[in-house]
Amino acid sequence: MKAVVILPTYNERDNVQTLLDGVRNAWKKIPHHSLDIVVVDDLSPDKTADVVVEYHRKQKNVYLVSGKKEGLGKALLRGMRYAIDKLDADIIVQMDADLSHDPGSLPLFLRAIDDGGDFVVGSRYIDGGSIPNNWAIHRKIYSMAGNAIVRFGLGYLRVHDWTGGYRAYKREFASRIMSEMSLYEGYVFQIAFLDKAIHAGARVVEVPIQFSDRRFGHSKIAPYQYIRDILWYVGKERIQVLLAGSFGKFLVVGSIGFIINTVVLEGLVLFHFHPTIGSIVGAELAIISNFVLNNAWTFRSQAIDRGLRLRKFIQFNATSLGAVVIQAVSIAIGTAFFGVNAYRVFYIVGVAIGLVWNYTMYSRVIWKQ
Ligand SMILES: Nc1nc2c(ncn2[C@@H]2O[C@H](COP(=O)(O)OP(=O)(O)OP(=O)(O)O)[C@@H](O)[C@H]2O)c(=O)[nH]1
Ligand SMILES: [Mg+2]
Repeated sequence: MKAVVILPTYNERDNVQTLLDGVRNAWKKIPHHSLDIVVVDDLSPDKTADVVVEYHRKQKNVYLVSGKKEGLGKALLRGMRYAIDKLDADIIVQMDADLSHDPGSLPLFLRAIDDGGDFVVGSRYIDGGSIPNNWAIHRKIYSMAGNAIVRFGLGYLRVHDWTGGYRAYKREFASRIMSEMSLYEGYVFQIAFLDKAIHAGARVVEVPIQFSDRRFGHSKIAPYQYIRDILWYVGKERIQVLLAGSFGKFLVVGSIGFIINTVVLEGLVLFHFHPTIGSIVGAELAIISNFVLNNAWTFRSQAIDRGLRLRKFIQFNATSLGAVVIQAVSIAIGTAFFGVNAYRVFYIVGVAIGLVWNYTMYSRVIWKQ
């Protein structure tokens, strides 16, 4: 099969030639796959491109794709497009071009593909893999914390290294998810790409890699922006999953309840009832609506048996009262500390905590599996 190795470079003049030699050397152990190499350079001021053009004179299977600098993600996408459209790649390999990734591991990646893997991830955090011993403690913590946020945040524990850039995957998965990737310009691309491949059904295999520090040039990563992007991605994915599941329905049902509550209150006031009466009747009608709709829709698979309904409905009223108490306590505490004008902020805080309370009680108590 045809494999294309993509090397993103930005100011890697002192590394790129050694790396190109290294990849070609390693390929002697992979004779059953043909090799092309694509260097994706973003008009590096250090003229990395010149080195590649010179190299291409002697090695025609080494290509240079230049473009303006739009971040690592965009560069990788450009490389993939070239590999697929121009070079007809069956397998795409990507690695950092700063000599942090040892080309000596390439046979391991290709063997994992031969053995049926769709997406091979180079892992520093599995048996046989490593990070440099001399990394300062803050750097170790930073790298491990980033990975832990993604692993546990996305809930996919089988993959141990999400943030690295040493990978090999079948063309099929790249072409399927590339169109969804243009949102992710920077380093978060690596995380999103793997996540989407998993969702597309790729069989993920990890192989150990020994990561070494770059010897020449400078790191381009901006740590704070990176952590912010990771949190944003993981948070966004979690919220989408939640909304697609019962939590989204719970919110819809709650909103209907809120509308009923408001309309009844305002309607009764219009007919000269006291607002206290209006709010009690409105709240109870909203509670009834919430109970019926949650039972018929949100938690349909755990719908309550006819005989138990009255008891559960009384329980449901009690939990709803719990949310009212939470809201009142939040406002009481908030205004005690920050003055009475702060009540709106603590009303919102109370509603938010009340939502979590309600959802937890509904899913764990009322509609327990
Ligand atoms: N084409 C292109 N390549 C980039 C860009 N940003 C980073 N790279 C390349 O991506 C690879 C990884 O970048 P590094 O700066 O080494 O980031 P890192 O490996 O996470 O950080 P270090 O461990 O400090 O080296 C290197 O080969 C860079 O040259 C970019 O915007 N465009
Ligand atoms: Mg690096």
